[in-house]
Amino acid sequence: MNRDTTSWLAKNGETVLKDARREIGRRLELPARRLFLQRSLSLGGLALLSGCALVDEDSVDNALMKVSRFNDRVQGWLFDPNRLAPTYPESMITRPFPFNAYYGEDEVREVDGESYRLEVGGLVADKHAWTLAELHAMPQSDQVTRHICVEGWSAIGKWGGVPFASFLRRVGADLSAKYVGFKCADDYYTSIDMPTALHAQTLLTLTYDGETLPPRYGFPIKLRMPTKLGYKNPKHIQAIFVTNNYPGGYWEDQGYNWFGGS
Ligand SMILES: Nc1nc2c(c(=O)[nH]1)N[C@H]1C(S)=C(S)[C@@H](COP(=O)(O)O)O[C@H]1N2
Ligand SMILES: [Mo]
Repeated sequence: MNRDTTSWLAKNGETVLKDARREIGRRLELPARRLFLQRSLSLGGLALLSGCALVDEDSVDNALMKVSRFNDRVQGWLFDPNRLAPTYPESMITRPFPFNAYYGEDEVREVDGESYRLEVGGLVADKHAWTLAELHAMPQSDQVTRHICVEGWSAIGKWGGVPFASFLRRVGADLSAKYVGFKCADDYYTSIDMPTALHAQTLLTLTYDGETLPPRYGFPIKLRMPTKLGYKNPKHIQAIFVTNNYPGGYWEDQGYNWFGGS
């Protein structure tokens, strides 16, 4: 660190550190990690982890973003592809199940199921676009799991559809690729790691609680992953692509942790 930085830190260090801890808590969401980071992170540690000189607000921001990407890698290593998220009896389903999106419920996208085609692209052998009938013709399964939103609520719901691993195999996806990306009809987008895409409980869902997925919960298709936080579960999926180039996401690009799960 140069002398300017050192004197700037001497003056502002405590405030920056406090802000940084609060910001990391806000951005990294998961309580276990929040605790770990709040107990162990010092400004020097943040500088070391990120390789950034913490000279102003922008560089602190930048450093935090790098720590978050570092966390993605660690979480990727820690992810156990064989561990299942808890499932629940149907009697525990939350009614009514909450709605959430980056807009209000009065602005929910209405997708026309008749003309709908699911686009498939990137590192896959078969790029044909799917009708809903074709998706319904694949073997289906369902699950009752807990959805956890970082805004501070969780709810139990029942989703049914095509196991995503079967879908990826069916389209001849390169299963050694790093990412699966999603583009949605409401311009939302997100992406996930391949091990989670192949996880036994990751479902390309067509139904909610035994009925056709209603518009508010993402008609015609929502990817449901009980191993990931709410914002990683895209609704109204329009296109799916397999890639080795980091695709980011709507909230992820604004600082939410990319791995976003366990
Ligand atoms: N297309 C799309 N998918 C989305 C979102 C969104 O705004 N648009 N919001 C995410 C967030 S933050 C949450 S908590 C869940 C909410 O899903 P629900 O409305 O079925 O409860 O959808 C996720 N998927
Ligand atoms: Mo969410």
